[in-house]
Amino acid sequence: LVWGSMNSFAMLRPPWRARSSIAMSRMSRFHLSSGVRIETDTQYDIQFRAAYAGTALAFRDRLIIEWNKTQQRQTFADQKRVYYLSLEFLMGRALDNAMLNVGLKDVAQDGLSELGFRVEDVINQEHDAALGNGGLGRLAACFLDSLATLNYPAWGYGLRYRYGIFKQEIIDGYQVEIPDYWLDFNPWEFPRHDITVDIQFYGHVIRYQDEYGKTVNSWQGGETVQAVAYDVPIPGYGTKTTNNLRLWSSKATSGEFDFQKFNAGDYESAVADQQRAETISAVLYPNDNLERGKELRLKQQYFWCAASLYDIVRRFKKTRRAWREFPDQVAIQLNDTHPTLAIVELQRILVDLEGLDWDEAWHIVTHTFGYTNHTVLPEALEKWSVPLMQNLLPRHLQIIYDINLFFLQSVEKRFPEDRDMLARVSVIEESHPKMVRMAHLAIIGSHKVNGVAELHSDLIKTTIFKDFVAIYGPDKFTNVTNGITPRRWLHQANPRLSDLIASKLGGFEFLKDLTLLDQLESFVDDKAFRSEWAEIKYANKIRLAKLIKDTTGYSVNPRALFDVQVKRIHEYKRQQLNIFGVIHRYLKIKSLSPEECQKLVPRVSIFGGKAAPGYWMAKTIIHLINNVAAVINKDADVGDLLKVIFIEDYNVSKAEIICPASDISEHISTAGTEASGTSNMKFVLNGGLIIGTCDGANIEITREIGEQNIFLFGTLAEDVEEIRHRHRYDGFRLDENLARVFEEIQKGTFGDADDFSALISSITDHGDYYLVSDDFHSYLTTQELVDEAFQDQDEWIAKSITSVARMGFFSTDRVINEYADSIWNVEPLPEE
Ligand code: H53
Repeated sequence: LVWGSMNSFAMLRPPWRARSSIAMSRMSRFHLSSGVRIETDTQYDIQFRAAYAGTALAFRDRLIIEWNKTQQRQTFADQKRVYYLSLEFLMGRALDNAMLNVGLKDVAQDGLSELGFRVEDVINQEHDAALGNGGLGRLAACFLDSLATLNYPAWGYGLRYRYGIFKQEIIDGYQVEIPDYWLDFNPWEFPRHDITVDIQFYGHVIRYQDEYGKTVNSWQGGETVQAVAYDVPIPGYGTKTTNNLRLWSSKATSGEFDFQKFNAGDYESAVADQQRAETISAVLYPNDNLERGKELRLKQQYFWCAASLYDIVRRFKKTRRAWREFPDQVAIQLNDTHPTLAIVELQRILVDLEGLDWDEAWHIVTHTFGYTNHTVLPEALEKWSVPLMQNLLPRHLQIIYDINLFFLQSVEKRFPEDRDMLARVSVIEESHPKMVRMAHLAIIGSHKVNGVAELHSDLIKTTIFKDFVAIYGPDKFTNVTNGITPRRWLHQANPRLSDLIASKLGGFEFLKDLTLLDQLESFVDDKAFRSEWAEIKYANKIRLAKLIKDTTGYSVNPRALFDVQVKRIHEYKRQQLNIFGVIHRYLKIKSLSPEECQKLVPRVSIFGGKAAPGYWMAKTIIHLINNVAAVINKDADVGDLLKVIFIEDYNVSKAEIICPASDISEHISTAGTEASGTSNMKFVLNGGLIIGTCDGANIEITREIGEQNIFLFGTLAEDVEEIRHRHRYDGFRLDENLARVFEEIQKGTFGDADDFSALISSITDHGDYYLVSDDFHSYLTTQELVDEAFQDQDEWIAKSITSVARMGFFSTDRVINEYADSIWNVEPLPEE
């Protein structure tokens, strides 16, 4: 079947260049950089892309069959479905995943090799689907994989951005953002021009009494934009269930590409209207844990919520059930507050369009939604200006005011003596301008609110949502600790380790039940097993060293300790702590005699991650890392003892190479700031140890794998506020080693000192909000323990194996089952 459908590529003619000739394919592309780079497509490239296209289309055919069957089965079974609303789905590549799930990778491998291709090279042709910023978007992608694998009837709903997260280039040490146009050839999406929804914006509300004396609110005027569905099949592993991810794309409504204007000769303005409509889904906002309150972002949110809800309601209406049964058929999970308008939109549909009483409608709404909070950082909590909302969504603002009124009335009744509470919990913040607090609206409109790791779920209950716990009681608030899918993050990323584990466990069952990994513990003392384990890590480090060489030009020694910190660049994640630690190490090496240096453990400090384009301090950190790398890497006194690498354009595909290659990885956020973190899980599952703070899921990882297998350091969350207070009022004392590092930066050793003065003064003069100085000493001493431990390779490997054996808890399969039981109340629907 597979090779039958590959005739198209036997002709080696890439479909997206169906009209192209060789001459056209030789066309040069201009590329923005310091100079101008000209890339020329070669015949060789074309062949690889054609091989990719043929292979992808062949596997896609298989998927379509199961996808159709799954949708029919779910419609026929007519049971409760889950809808996961997320503005981000950071999917990465699809072909390898499709091969694994369809299960014919070996056939493809043989076939491709007959034609002279290596399957890995073909897989590498695919452009990452990068419709997300970081942890939140990747979590959504892992959830889809587990939902399908566990046979849950589930849909993802998102936006089909034309531009995903930008591509990062490092030029002269600075981050430069390049647009990520990824849709050139995407065999994994199916345009559904038959599924469209008209979405209204702006306009005004007319209120009148109908013939029965009932008040009617009618939202009129404004403009409409069309949402067009694009469907992406999501195959499960070891099951035929293939769920659907529906992404909405914006387009001018058919009436909107104004033929009147067009015919009147106003062609340009007709095209401009069309472009304005298409702008809504044009680009992913590149901020992670940071909200900027831009109107276009609010438009995106409403556009996507309204289209998704229309779709969900339409599907429900086909069952001809009574409205009160809606929450028995539909569970909608809000991935952060981004989709909170869905709560308002459902209330509007039920009251304004379907004529239900307010209370009846509100009962349905509040039994349908669940809200997941992913952050306590104030700058990430969404607020929308009331005037903006009034203009864009006038009827929704009225509904929000009514929801708030009824809510505040009930609070007032229960807490008559606490007048301040009303101001604290109100959906409307009485600022100038007034703001709509989306988290409050999400809590009020949902039946469950969950955090994403134990510490985080406790923190939201005792800090930002404390009043709501008093109002609703503690049961409304729960914890579901995050996870990762072992299919992508073990089997696909680290096939040799997966094979070795399978050889000991008697098969790949562990990929469906990760707790089976615990059987590995009985092999910890097996010498041959240990050396195979070590050999695989070494091979993975060679693979990463090659990526480093190809992308940075630097050669690194794969025998050195690989120390990795890859994640979005953010002050709270403290890449600055890491690079200051690197400078400290550098200074130490420079001060030692050659004999003393002999005793040191050679280290490669590897960084990667994007900064939000407008986050100047994060960009300064990237600049410092690159300047430090430039100095250290060419210092002959240092040689292989220390290398510093910044891997540009960190993304899912690069993570699949980086995670299996770490000896130690860094998860060093200020305690209480990282909600969970999920890359910590990816590294440990691949046999890397971690150095980290007592923050997010690090705490549960420690509980699972044992304190002796992790390097913890730093201030505890419960002490952070007191220390900040001390900095503010009792003065601040800079750690002496850090002072020495700052002196070196200020001397100009790493380039123009002025470039880094704000970074230093954020610590020395502005309160050191992230406690870099307070934690510096324990960070350095813990890094010394890492060096020491690494010298005993036997013991190190034992820790690595034991840790992997105890990671069963962190599969998204466990996570999804918890959501299904405690929040959604949905059952799996396996094939008979
Ligand atoms: O969500 C991850 C967490 C991580 C947290 C992250 C996140 C974003 O990526 C973006 C916005 C936001 O509010 C939170 O920072 O700790 O692991 C998944 O829950």
